[in-house]
Amino acid sequence: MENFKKNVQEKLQELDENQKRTFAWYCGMRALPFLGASGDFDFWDERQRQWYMFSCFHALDTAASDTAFDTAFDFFAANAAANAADAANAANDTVAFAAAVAAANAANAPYDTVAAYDTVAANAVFAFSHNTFKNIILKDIDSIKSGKNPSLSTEIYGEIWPNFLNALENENCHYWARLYESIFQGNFDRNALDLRLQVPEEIKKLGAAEVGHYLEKIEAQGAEQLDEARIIILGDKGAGKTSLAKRLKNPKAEMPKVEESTAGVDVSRWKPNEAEVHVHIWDFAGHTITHTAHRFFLSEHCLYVVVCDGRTERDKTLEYWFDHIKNYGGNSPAFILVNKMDNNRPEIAINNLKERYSNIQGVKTFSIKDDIKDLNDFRATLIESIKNQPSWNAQVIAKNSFQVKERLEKLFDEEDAEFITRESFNTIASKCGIEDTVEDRDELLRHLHELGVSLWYKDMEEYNTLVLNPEWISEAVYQIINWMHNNKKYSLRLKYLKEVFKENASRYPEKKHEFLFDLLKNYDMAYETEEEKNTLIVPHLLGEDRPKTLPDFPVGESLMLRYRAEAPLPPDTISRFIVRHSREIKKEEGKSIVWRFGAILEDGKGSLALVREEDRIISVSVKGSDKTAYISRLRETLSGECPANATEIYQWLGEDRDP
Ligand SMILES: Nc1nc2c(ncn2[C@@H]2O[C@H](COP(=O)(O)OP(=O)(O)OP(=O)(O)O)[C@@H](O)[C@H]2O)c(=O)[nH]1
Ligand SMILES: [Mg+2]
Repeated sequence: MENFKKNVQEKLQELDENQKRTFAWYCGMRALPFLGASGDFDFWDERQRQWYMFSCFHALDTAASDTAFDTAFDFFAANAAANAADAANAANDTVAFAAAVAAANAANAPYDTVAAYDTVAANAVFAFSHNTFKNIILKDIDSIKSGKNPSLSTEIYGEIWPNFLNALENENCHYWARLYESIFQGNFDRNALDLRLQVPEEIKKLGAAEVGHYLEKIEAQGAEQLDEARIIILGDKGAGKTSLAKRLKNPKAEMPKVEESTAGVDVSRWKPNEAEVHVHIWDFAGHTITHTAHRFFLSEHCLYVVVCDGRTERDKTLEYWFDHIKNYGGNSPAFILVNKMDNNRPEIAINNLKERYSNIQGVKTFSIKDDIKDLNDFRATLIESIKNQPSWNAQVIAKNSFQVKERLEKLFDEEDAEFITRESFNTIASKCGIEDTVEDRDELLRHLHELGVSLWYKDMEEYNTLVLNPEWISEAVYQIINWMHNNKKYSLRLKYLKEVFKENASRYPEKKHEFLFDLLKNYDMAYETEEEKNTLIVPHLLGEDRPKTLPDFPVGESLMLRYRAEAPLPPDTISRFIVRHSREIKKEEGKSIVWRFGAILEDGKGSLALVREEDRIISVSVKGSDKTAYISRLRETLSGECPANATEIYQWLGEDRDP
């Protein structure tokens, strides 16, 4: 193999950068069929399989696109494919592993200085494990050099080729099967590639099959541009978030009054003249109690603005907000606006912050009230930033789906309909030419939900409620939390909702209360106790103090596990864990042993666990006859809830075996 690599290296010296990129794509393509060599993709766990498949296909697409010379974009694709490769490796499928690595390398090669191209070639060969393949790859370099496209033939694969196509069909990936058949017949359609790269990120997350269906709809109906973006404004209470939201839309808008503090979130629309994009501005409340619901409303692919009050700002609060963005918004771009009220000049360790949070795009210091010129510059910066996000601008949706979206928006805009029934949706869908099958309509509802256009909760179908205004939900959630907090309650009875929505009963009529009540459960914010039907407990609102006495977990008889996070844990981490395991909460004299930061659990088979959060650590101690099985179950939930930066530390007290 070393000789082969050397050979590749030598030959590659004669290619320019673009040709090398082409070469990397060919290597990835040549290796691709090996992913399905055995006729299935079962080496990937079912839950992640669709995402891993898409990651590999997408990595190859980014490698093929010469327009998307965008590092972040390609790195993301390469990374995802590398994860897919790791997963195949973990399942001991070395052939699939090499094929996935080749895909990852193909996307990554242009940015990797160390012999990346020969590695991608070597992986392709490794997948094939046959020497003729080496010659094919070396010949590819010659063709590319002479300006010809190498021909991809399926013959050399023998059984592997039909196996690959079968594996795709079995995973519901007709689109991809057709695509690769056509590419291997020498037909590469640039326009189709562009469309694939313009699929909204939210849809990509649904995996290969869904992306395929999405694209098939577009092929059949034609594409419409979505042109929507979201700005999310965060920051402490009174920092000036609402002032900014108002003045982005209109620089001369009146400033909010002090008493007009935001209760949950205000969503408004802004159509800047300078861009073809509709911006939804989400102006959140600063009040801490509301942060627990951020998980549902903050997301990736948004533009974040953190506003801080120049008079009181300390780096700690900025860190808090940037950790928050990292947890819920991933690597979304973010700006800091230091609102210079009263001419104060704050000291912010901006370089330190930038080093820690690479998504910070810039810091501006001015007064929202007085510095109109700076405000206008800031607006221009935000518009520019939105225009330049390759993953949001120019996103596409199928024509008929777009019509449905427009009609739903019109219903809300012109008739103030915040929710409708499934039947009304069906009528609209029919008018827009969406096929009359449950699958097609469910799929459209799912896509509209992901895109945040309208919300349909599949497992709450019985309520027959399609929400047209996402703010209707967020408002309700915040109103409930605020009401409970103000009334010092941690449990919520269904009948309390009449009280909660007393002031806006027409917006939240009684017949919708059960839906909203169930939504809190659905969002894992609350759990229902076995004893009392129609009563929810919201762990986040429980008392903060731990019980006076906690059981002992003696060394030698107990197992222990800790998660230590680099940054403060998201405010709802432990609460969500408690909700997931609420059935196991231990009772003493009829009272559940659970508090804001922990709980005692029992598995019903004689094992007992203590789970608690302190500072940045979540610790789990377990004792009893079935402790090993129990701790693994708790671990599974926790590893899903803890942020990616948390490290897991096992302390096997007195035990010398692994779980
Ligand atoms: N003097 C002065 N006052 C300002 C400035 N910016 C905002 N304010 C005032 O500060 C108060 C709080 O501003 P808001 O925009 O409501 O703050 P917020 O961040 O939305 O606050 P919450 O919604 O409670 O989290 C309001 O009375 C604003 O008019 C400024 O630049 N100068
Ligand atoms: Mg506000």
